[in-house]
Order: sequence, then structure tokens, then C-alpha cells
Amino acid sequence: MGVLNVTPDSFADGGAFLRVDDAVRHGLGMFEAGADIVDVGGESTRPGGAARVGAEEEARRVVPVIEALRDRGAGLLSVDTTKAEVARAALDAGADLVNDVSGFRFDAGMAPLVAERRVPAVVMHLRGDFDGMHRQPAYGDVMGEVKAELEEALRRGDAAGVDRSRMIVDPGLGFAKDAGHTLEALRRLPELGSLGRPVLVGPSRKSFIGKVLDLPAGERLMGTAAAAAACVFGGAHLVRVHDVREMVQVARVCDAIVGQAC
Ligand code: PMM
Repeated sequence: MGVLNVTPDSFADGGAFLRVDDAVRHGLGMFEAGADIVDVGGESTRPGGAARVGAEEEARRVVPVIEALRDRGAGLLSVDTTKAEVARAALDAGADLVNDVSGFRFDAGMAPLVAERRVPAVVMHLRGDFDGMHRQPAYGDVMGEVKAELEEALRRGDAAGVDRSRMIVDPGLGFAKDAGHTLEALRRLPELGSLGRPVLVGPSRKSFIGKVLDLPAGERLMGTAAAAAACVFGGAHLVRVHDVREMVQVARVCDAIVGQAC
């Protein structure tokens, strides 16, 4: 899954693809580089209090990009949003799935919308809200708690009528987790297998890599490669990354090692 942030302030690529034609070119380039899905987002979740945007502004950012990508024959498109109103507009514009980092928690309208449209949805683990989640996260047993809270997200989907077969789980690396929690979640990734759903993981350029290597976001390519390999070996079905061409190579070699078709 390639990341396409149409935001002025995302931590790794903020401001790079604000113009629709730049965003579309980058999105198509990621498909050419081997992405199976491109994830279009209009609101940054950056640590340290990224500016919150309203649904109207968020939809104004993502809808023209999704429409243009769809017109240009793009592959699968997902919309990275926690707001049902934005997801609805994106699905109307041609998006194929929803990536809700709140796991159907921030907007009570999201799970019913996903059920009604019969689209796949990623439910990610995130404790607290965007503003509070980077303050002092506390866990007794990181993966045990992430798994239990992802099961709750799946139940929110069940309750709204979302078919289990359409839900994908994500441990939410770096969301309400410090570097130690994130590294432990990656180490214990195989435990998510017991949820019985495909697993998506987003390690790309994240701060736990910066913490290990003492490097800024723009210099975390090799660290991301190591983390992406750990994701594949840990059983991830999808890896969400900025550097698609390089990470497709990583995933294909890892798949060949574990004996998956590639
Ligand atoms: N990470 C970011 C944004 N959206 N969605 C999912 N499902 N998983 C993630 O780990 C994730 C996400 C972080 O911000 P970025 O878009 O700048 O990478």
C-alpha cells in the first residue's frame, strides 16, 4: 500500500503533493512501482498536535485526487480518514476501501457506512484521540492490549453489520505507542494472526526508526526496509509505505524466503 498524503503537514511528506496533478502523478507512479493499493489521506495525524481539519476541507483535498486517479485507470484506492462524511465522498468519487485509523471509534457513522457500501475497511489500533495519543502511553502488555482493543473494533464493525471478511486489522505503529511499545508490537506481530483477519502494518519512516538510528524522517529508507521485512516475516499481508519501489523489492524477497507466491 502506497501512501499519498494530500496534506500540508504530514511528518514525512507534508506539502509535497498538495496540487492535484502532482498528487495524481505520484499516485500513478506508485502503481507503476508495484503498489497494489494507494491510500489517499487529507488529514495529518502527525505527533505533536497536527492541525485538525474539518470534513469539508478534508474532502476538498482528497476527492479531486481520487476522481482523477480513477479516471486515469488507477488500481485499488483507499481513503485514509476517520470521518464518515469524508469516506462517503471518497467512495462516491471512486475509492474502493476505507482506512480508519480510529478503528470505527471516532465517528459513529463510519461502520454503518462501510456496512452499507459493502467495502473493505482497515481498522487500526489507536488509544485515546489524536491530541492525547502521543502523551505518555501506558501498557502492561502491549500486544495483548492491542489485540483486545482490535477485537473491540471488529465487534463495532459486527454490530453495524460489517461483514468480518471485509475487515483488515492494523496494530497502529507509533499511534499511542512510544518506540519501545512499537518495537515490541512489531516483534510480537504474529500474535495478531489469532484475530483471523488480514494484517496491515505501517512502519514507513516512523519515529521508532528515527529513535534507533538517530536520523530524520527523510533518511529512514534503510530502517524502513528492515521494518518492512520484519512485517512480512511477522505475517503482515499489507505494508503501508512511502517508498513503494524499494519496499516492493523488500517484500518480494521476503515472500520468496518464506515461500509465498511472488
Ligand atoms: N500511519 C499513518 C497514517 N495512516 N493508516 C494505517 N492503517 N496504518 C498506519 O500505520 C498509518 C495510517 C501515519 O502517517 P503517514 O501517512 O504520514 O505515514
